[in-house]
Amino acid sequence: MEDKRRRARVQGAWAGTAKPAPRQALQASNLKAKPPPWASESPTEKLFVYKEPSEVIRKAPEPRVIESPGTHEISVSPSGVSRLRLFPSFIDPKEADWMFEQLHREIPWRQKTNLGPDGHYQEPRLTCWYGEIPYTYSRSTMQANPHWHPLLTMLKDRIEEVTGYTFNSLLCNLYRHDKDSIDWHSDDEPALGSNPVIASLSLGETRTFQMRRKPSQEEKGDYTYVESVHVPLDHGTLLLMEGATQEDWQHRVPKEYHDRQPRINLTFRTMRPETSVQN
Ligand SMILES: O=C(O)CCC(=O)C(=O)O
Repeated sequence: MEDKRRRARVQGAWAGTAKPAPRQALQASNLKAKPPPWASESPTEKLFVYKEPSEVIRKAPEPRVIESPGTHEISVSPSGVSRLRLFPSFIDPKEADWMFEQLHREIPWRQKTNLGPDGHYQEPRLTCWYGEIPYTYSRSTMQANPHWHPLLTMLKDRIEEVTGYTFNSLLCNLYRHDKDSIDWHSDDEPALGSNPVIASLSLGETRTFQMRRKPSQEEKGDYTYVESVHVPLDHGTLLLMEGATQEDWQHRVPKEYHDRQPRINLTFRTMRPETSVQN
């Protein structure tokens, strides 16, 4: 009896049913011939294989926001270190209030006419230049003006004392409202010499001082993916730009799209008469 059973099992007839084997074989061969899309032979391998994207997806880096007092290295390159030094409340707010009022009232503000690639345009802010020699930017010259307002001389002395630098010139800027602005540029006119130090004091409304790193040669002048820095400059804040900052970075104060009160910005510089050429 045991021997009979063993034989029956070997023949696949243990359950006593009519030959299921050919039917199963047919189904298996159908599957092999045309597998449904979800039924791969080794699903784990096929469904979870990582494929390199054929195009590299690049994202512009988020701006680095600098608000804390102190020294901030923003880049290092063959030109050197680019460094910002931030002095929030360099002028106490109460003092800054009357200084703003007095400068707003007493500086002989003018609107400058510049020459750009599309012709002449009015700079969207008011300015005033103080210094022994003329200052040219955007192909338009501001004449020498050695008659410093006494408050500006006092501020220059205070900044020189704290920073250890000396300055002989000053560009005053008045942003009357949210639509006043200055576009991307570097303070790199030949008359400022190499690695110029710029001391920038802000009074009045807070505006964002934006910086972007000049692109490497491979980027062929494309600023899309460069590093950027944002510095909110508020009432009484002093910002110092040092080292290779003007060579390796550009800056701007963009227009804003909500109401903005006036802002005065004073940028102290050192002009070098021997390199002062008109451009
Ligand atoms: O208003 C500012 O903070 C910047 C002014 C400036 O970049 C300039 O006058 O060169």
